[in-house]
Amino acid sequence: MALESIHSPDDLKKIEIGKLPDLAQEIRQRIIDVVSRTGGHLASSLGAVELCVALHYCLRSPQDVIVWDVGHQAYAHKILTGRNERFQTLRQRGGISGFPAKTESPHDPFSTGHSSTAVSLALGKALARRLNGTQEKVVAVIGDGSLTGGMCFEALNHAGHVGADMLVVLNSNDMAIAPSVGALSTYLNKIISKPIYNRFKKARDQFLEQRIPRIGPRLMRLVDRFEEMLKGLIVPGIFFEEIGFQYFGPLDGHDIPLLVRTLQNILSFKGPRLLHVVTKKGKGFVHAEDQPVKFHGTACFDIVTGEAITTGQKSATFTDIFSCALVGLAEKDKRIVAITAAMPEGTGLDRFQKAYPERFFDVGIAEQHAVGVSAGLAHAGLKPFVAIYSTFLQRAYDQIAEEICLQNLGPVLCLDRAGLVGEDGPTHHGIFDLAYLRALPNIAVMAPADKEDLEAMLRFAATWDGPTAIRYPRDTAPVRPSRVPFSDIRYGKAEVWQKGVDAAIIALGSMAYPALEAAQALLSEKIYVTLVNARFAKPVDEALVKELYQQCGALVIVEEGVVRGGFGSAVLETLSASGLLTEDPKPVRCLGLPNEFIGFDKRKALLDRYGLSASSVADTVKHALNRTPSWPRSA
Ligand SMILES: Cc1ncc(C[n+]2csc(CCOP(=O)(O)OP(=O)(O)O)c2C)c(N)n1
Repeated sequence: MALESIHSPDDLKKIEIGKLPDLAQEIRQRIIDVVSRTGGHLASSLGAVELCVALHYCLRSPQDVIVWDVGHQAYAHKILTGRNERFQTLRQRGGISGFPAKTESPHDPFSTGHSSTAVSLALGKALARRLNGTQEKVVAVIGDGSLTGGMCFEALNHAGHVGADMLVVLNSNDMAIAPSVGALSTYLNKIISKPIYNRFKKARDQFLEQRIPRIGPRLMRLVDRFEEMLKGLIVPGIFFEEIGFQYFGPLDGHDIPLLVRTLQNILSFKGPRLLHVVTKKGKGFVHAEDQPVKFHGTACFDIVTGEAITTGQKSATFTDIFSCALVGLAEKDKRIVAITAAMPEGTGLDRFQKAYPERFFDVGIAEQHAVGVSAGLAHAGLKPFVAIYSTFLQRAYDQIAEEICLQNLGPVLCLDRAGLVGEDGPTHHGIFDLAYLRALPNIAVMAPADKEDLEAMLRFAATWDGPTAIRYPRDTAPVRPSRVPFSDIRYGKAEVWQKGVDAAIIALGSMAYPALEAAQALLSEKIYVTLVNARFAKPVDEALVKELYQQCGALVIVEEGVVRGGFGSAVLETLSASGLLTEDPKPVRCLGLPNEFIGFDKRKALLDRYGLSASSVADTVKHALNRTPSWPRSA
């Protein structure tokens, strides 16, 4: 019951060290109970419980700064920093965010969700402290998966160079979402598994535990010389030592008394320090320990069986369709290779990995590199399909521009989770890609309305020489009804699903079926609309857009992305350039998302709230035609 008495890290400090493991158990249980009902990032958070407790025990947050990389492992941090009472509202509208959120608590210095940023953020705070003359301690906590991101290396390089006074805690569990990949991961494993390293480190850690000053400076100098001699032979963490960090560890990251004693010592030192702790992903919940990939980010589940609680029958998602279709294409086309940035399961490329392991590349959490390496592969005559969530592809913008578009090479960028993702919130919504990709020369940007479209777009992209991007949502893929005829993909051409002269609706990707529903509802009110499945956000089907504008009384464009710079803007640019807007002014409405970071809630609720529903499309058409909206607005 100790947990109930903890409302801030100050309360934690009133507990005896010996009682902290029991508290950690309570926290763990609380996380399991809540996440089983709300869904969330379970395995990573369970693995970091003891580390959270020890850090808050030794630091004075919020004066001292703790930056959690990604932030998906920080549930215990939330519970210990005054958010336990509301923790059951995790990821629910108006509740506790699934990631650190600046607006939620002074203990979350930054809102985060993308990986490999913590060392840079913490280094910035450490450099500012020097200039501001303040005394706070600065700690970055980063996992071995996130360590593979380029930004983290850049920050370590800088921190070592300037001798920044900061602690990096490296939480090693040999997993990103999937097993960690790369030479660095092999290196960390070597450190952890070589017994001679551990024996030597144990001796050194004992020195630390007994508080070095008491050993006496002469003995300490001897230890230093001894250590220096052995560097490169048996000292673990030589990589970190050579770039300017003092390396400590590896330590058992679940042993709270050991963590507390070690942290108390290390925090009293100066300069760049790295503490390497080893944890088990999913620790303390057997299902998550056994299946850490499944429980990395989980839906609601049954605590006893670990089985997901699903409502109704599960239809195929866009990810499923992509996953199967690409394997099918690759069977016939040996040039096809697939690239993921540490997300084989999330992107559906795990199926490709099993089918064609030699043509599959997991590059680690390194989106920039994923795009860069795809350009090299394409240059050599291969056809890379690079599957990355829309939000994470933001990081590789320069590589798309310079390495792909400028060279006019043909990798296919497959942007999963494009649009509103739901409970993961602002860091994860993929709502900017249309605006950022559309600005680049040479690239074709497509968005499928349904299963048939996605399959056809993948076939088209496989044979297209230039750069292409296909963006699809985190949703089930509609199957095309027989009354909507299918035509194959032609470069830059939209598909007309229905004809009428009162107004035209041009819908992109995920908005095509809500628009179809709207068109049917309007029909029952004798409003006849032309409905277009745009397919291409770039290039715009200019001939069709101009024709529709001339033939219909109003134009409504709808997309699941920010309006500013998005597909609607592209249509407006086309009309403006043609002179039609001034020659024959008519109502044109762009439906999409506002220029803001959108919070977390269920995807469907967010779509309704932001006017991306059938009712809202129908209302917008009527409004444009000066008719009274009749469809009751959803709340
Ligand atoms: C730029 C970016 N790419 C991908 C992700 C998706 N992602 C979230 S957590 C994670 C794995 C992180 O692994 P690690 O840092 O080792 O933490 P662990 O979950 O193992 O504790 C990934 C790939 C992300 N958040 N940001």
